[in-house]
Amino acid sequence: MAFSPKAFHPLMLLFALLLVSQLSNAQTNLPIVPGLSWTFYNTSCPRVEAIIRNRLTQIFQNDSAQAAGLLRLHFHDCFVQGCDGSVLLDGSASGPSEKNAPPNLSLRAQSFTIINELRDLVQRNCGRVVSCSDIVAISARDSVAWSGGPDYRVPLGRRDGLTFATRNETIKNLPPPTSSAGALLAALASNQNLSATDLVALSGGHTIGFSSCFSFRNRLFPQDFTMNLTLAASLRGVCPTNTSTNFTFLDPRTPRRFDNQYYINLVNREGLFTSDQDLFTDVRTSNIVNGFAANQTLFFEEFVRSMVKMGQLSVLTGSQGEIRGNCSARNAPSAVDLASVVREYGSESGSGSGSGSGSGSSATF
Ligand SMILES: *[C@@H]1O[C@H](CO)[C@@H](O)[C@H](O)[C@H]1NC(C)=O
Ligand SMILES: *[C@@H]1O[C@H](CO)[C@@H](O)[C@H](O)[C@H]1NC(C)=O
Ligand SMILES: *[C@@H]1O[C@H](CO)[C@@H](O)[C@H](O)[C@H]1NC(C)=O
Ligand SMILES: *[C@@H]1O[C@H](CO)[C@@H](O)[C@H](O)[C@H]1NC(C)=O
Ligand SMILES: *[C@@H]1O[C@H](CO)[C@@H](O)[C@H](O)[C@H]1NC(C)=O
Ligand SMILES: *[C@@H]1O[C@H](CO)[C@@H](O)[C@H](O)[C@H]1NC(C)=O
Ligand SMILES: *[C@@H]1O[C@H](CO)[C@@H](O)[C@H](O)[C@H]1NC(C)=O
Ligand SMILES: *[C@@H]1O[C@H](CO)[C@@H](O)[C@H](O)[C@H]1NC(C)=O
Ligand SMILES: *[C@@H]1O[C@H](CO)[C@@H](O)[C@H](O)[C@H]1NC(C)=O
Ligand SMILES: CC(=O)N[C@H]1CO[C@H](CO)[C@@H](O)[C@@H]1O
Repeated sequence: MAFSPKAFHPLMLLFALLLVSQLSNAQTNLPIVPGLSWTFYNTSCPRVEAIIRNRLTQIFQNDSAQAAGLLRLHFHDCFVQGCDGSVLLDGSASGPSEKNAPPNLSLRAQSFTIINELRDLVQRNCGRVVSCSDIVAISARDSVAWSGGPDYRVPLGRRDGLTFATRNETIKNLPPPTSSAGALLAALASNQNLSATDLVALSGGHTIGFSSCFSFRNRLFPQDFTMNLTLAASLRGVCPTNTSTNFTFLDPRTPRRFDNQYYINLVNREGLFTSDQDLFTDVRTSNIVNGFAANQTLFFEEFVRSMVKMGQLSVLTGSQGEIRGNCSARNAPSAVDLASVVREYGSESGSGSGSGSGSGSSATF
């Protein structure tokens, strides 16, 4: 039922459309928050999803690694201050400022460029009506579908935020990959109201993408014996010392394919991060891991449910926020709200934000 990585050539498109409509029926029972809608742009920008998918297909065919980057961008956007596109703003702590500097690599520089390019294509077709946060949500869905995962409808109508989170707020909401399952469960429950099933399903995003040694060196130096020793030996080849900055795939068995292999790896003690492997150790999550390892259809269903839920965290709707003309910067202030802008800029300079000082610490999601 999954797409092959070449799924978007013309013959497959019909199949893709059929699959979307099937899934969208199964999705109609998913709750959506007031202000969002399954058909939000049907009149104002009916081709928005086709424009984005066509361009992303070209981008992924050239470089499939961009898919994992765009999926992570949506996670980072939603976990910090809600899905409001704040991660895209220049100066955001998990945003572009230190985006490509190992060992703190968190998000890919190109992800931000791609979102701005998509925004430009969409605006040329429809004017400034589609938010950057919706473009991020659609791009994450297309990344999953293109990699062979489930295709699904995304509720739309998010508005872009006017401010980004403080550095501390960002760090608090993006638990590091060294976190235990217990710490993740507590953080997601209290900060995002997400359940154990959501945690395990969303962690399945680690079926694609790669990571710096920095994010799992705690399992090699010293050796973590919950890791299969054959895998440990191979990882020591990639990361020979505690300060190595090489990269490796999160799911070494099917690194570019969105499937349930991630969970099979956990059952086989081949998870990469502490925050991955501990999902199989902790009794509150181990049965969920077992279920997804045994049944990919079940994983896909839960993943879609959790993505749709996460994708609506603290969204701005209606007349809140704005539709940015440039995803990296808030719109130039109109005379009316100049006073509040001055206040914000004043407090920002006090907290020492600005390009170059953002954190970019690595995160589980
Ligand atoms: C809205 O647009 C979507 C995507 O193009 C389409 O699947 C859906 O049928 C449309 N819905 C309505 C009510 O027009
Ligand atoms: C293809 O991907 C490579 C590697 O990311 C990049 O350097 C190059 O600019 C891309 N080419 C096009 C046409 O997008
Ligand atoms: C951010 O967190 C650090 C460490 O917990 C703390 O020392 C600092 O005061 C916090 N900064 C702000 C602005 O809250
Ligand atoms: C948290 O999630 C539960 C179950 O999904 C829901 O009933 C509840 O209203 C949510 N609480 C908040 C504060 O969003
Ligand atoms: C590796 O580096 C981490 C972080 O600096 C440190 O906590 C750990 O003790 C180091 N391990 C060894 C064996 O040097
Ligand atoms: C570790 O993985 C290797 C290779 O997949 C396998 O042959 C071996 O049996 C595993 N070891 C344990 C203790 O499960
Ligand atoms: C990077 O990995 C290669 C093997 O894949 C290894 O030979 C090299 O020493 C590593 N480099 C660093 C800086 O750890
Ligand atoms: C796998 O999960 C799906 C979706 O919940 C379910 O319909 C199906 O019966 C399950 N398959 C098996 C073999 O348990
Ligand atoms: C978008 O905003 C960023 C940050 O202010 C700026 O560097 C960039 O030049 C802007 N892009 C365009 C096309 O105006
Ligand atoms: C914000 C953050 O996590 N910075 C870290 C980047 O990496 C260096 C070197 O490992 C650490 O010292 C910083 O704390």
